[in-house]
Amino acid sequence: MDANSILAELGIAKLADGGDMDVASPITGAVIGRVKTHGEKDVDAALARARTAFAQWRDVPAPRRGELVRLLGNRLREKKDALGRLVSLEAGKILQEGLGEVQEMIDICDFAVGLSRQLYGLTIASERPGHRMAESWHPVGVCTVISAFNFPVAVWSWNAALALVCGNAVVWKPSEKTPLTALAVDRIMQDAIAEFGSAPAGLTSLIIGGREAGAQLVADPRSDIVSATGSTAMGRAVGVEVARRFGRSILELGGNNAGIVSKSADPELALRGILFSAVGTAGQRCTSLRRLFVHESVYDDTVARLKTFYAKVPIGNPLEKGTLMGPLIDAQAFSRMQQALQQAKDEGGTVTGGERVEVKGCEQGFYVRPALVEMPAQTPVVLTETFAPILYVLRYSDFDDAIAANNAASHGLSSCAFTNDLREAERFLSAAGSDCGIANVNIGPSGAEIGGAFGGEKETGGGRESGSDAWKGYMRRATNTVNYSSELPLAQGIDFSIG
Ligand code: UN1
Repeated sequence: MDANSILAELGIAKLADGGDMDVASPITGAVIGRVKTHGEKDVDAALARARTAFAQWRDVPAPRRGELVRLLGNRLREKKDALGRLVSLEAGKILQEGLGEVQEMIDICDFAVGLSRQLYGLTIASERPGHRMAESWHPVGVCTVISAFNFPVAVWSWNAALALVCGNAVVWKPSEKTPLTALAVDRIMQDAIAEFGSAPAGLTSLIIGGREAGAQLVADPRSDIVSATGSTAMGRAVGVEVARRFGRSILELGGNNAGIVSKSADPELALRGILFSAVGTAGQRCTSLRRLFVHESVYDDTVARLKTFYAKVPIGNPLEKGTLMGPLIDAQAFSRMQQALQQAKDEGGTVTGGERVEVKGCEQGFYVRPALVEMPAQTPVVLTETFAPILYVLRYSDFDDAIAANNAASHGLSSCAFTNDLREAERFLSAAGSDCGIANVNIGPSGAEIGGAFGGEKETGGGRESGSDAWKGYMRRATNTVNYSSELPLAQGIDFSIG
């Protein structure tokens, strides 16, 4: 299937043509669409419509709101193949991962439909006779979603599916690198809304644009919740701006994720886990494995096995069967990778791989061999997140030192330990263990399921999306006390009687 037939199948052929912004595929560098960008007035109108829609949507019973998300999930099932291909085409990830991303959308829709009947609050024992205390959860308003190129559709769905069942309206600004997949998802959403029949106009909308559009959305107090995925620099700006107006932000920023390979690790399993997390998605997941601490007794063997695989990992057109690694997103990503590798050498590292690879028919794409870099210590480059397939490998002798090394990064998204030693595994997961939002044993740091809360600590931003009770981030809590007695006892036994 070529680009045009995918766009036609997704019903966006017209929208992907005749606009003012070119969209290039990282696979070949060729322009695959020209989309229309939105300006200040469009952003203003989207927020105004979303506020009006919210005022109606909050009154729709949550299980009925779930019905809309169920229809969205059904349509995603129908379009999974075409949308998965478009994700590959526009973001450059291999087809398996493009399809996997759409599957994540379907999964979160299922999760949200169930959730629409489970937005539970607590009942709380009152200290006063004839009183009842309880918590109610209410929608907040407009949830503005800002997403990155590397998960161009799933991130929207983690936020939107929850935000919608929770009773909010949703405005989405995707990365300017991936507007086509966003247009396709918006089209699917609008079709689901049409089928649903009674959703208010403007309940979900899409803003295509760059930095200015994002800044406008973030600064506007009508964006009650801002859920932003991207770099720490972006998150710092967003977080401060939203805090300035006491808005709510859900930040999912970078990760400098580490893994530990202990002396008791299953070598085969560890190798497979490391490869998927370090090489998969060409190292462009925020959960990608970037630092590896290997016990000195298994270091040489582990590094030798990794080097063998790194030399033969199938790099190529991500739409072709058998490819495991597609291109980097663009020239800038390539030059950042090369700069990091140079810095690593300057800081005493030994680099294997990392060079540009020519792929027949895709000469304009930025394909690279993944880089394995043996480092003497956690130098500044190791402690910097570079969004590229670079794996820094270091030796350790004491497990607690490896945990400390894991925690030395300024980010705190994901982490893992490969070990068959129960004491090590539990220590890694304990309060004295990994300080990340995700801590795994015997699987890599990437590829999380939607059922868990997704996000991390420190410079990762602290937000949580997706499963568990992340839905609470999209609702406001009201504590209600009802007095059904004929007395008015005061809390804390205060006597306030007159005369
Ligand atoms: C991201 O890279 O922004 O756990 C998200 C994972 C995916 C999500 C990655 N489920 O790797």
